[in-house]
Amino acid sequence: MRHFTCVQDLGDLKQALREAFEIKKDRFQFTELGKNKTLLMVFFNSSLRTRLSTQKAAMNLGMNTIVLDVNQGAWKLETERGVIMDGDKSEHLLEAIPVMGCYCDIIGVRSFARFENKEDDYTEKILNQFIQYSGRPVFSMEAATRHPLQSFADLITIEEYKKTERPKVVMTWAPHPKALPQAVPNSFAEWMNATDYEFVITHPEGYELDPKFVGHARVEYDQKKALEGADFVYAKNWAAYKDPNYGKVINMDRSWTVDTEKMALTNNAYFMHCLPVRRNMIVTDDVIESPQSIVIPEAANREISAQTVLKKILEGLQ
Ligand code: AN0
Ligand code: CP
Repeated sequence: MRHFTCVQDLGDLKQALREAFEIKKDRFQFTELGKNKTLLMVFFNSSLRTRLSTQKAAMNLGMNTIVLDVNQGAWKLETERGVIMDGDKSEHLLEAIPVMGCYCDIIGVRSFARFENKEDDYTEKILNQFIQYSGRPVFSMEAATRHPLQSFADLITIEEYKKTERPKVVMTWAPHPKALPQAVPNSFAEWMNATDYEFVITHPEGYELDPKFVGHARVEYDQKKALEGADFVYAKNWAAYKDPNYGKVINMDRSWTVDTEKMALTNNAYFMHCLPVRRNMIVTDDVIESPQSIVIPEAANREISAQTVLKKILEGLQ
């Protein structure tokens, strides 16, 4: 594998899952693979889990890691070509990217949707420039439209906890005060569509996702109806995708918060969220603290998804 930006890049998903479980059994069996190889992690946005789990995954493989927080200590970067750079930006991404490529073997990039221009976001303008100009394999640590390391960890977690071959997985929108990207829900939908699970998406009207990601999922506007018989409840907020409201919070309807009453409609479902989560907006204290909440093992699997991806990229470098 060269680049990793979406589920298709992994190739055979069942095989990738087998590799992930193999790594989970003994995460130090490939320490030679990454020897003298350097991972550069570039963050345009904040992170707790991605930063720590990806770095840990790289260390498990014997790699060295460098972390660059673009907004803390690096030169301010211009991203538009053709701009007369007489403002506050000292460097252009078109020089910065190939320079970054000089110091490493693999680059991870976190660059959220900016919600300024839908086309720039949905063509993955920033991530694709790294692919085009760095000369290195590039993987997404959450880009504008997808968060594949998260979705891979989510899939590993569902495989570990599922009690039936074909569980019912419900992704529900939940309220949040700020405009959040569609990357996590898009990506989760893309990965769920690559399995044979029963997959339902529920959200208020106006929060429809890009049909390309919804795929063959059932969309149900009645949250309670959607949750009936669910084996997994995957909560997430996202801002509107549809024009003219792209990137906007169109409501903060707290009746969509996942609470004990909603969970009682399910088949004793497990509760999942990628974190960070705002308690009593997305989910109540009671639900996230309940024995059915698997948000911590889900986060723990981020190390496994990252290590599986890095291993596959390292194998491609040989
Ligand atoms: C981000 C998002 O919703 O995409 C990161 C989640 C992993 N969340 C926030 O910005 C709060
Ligand atoms: N879930 C996730 O990617 O978390 P961070 O934003 O903290 O990395």
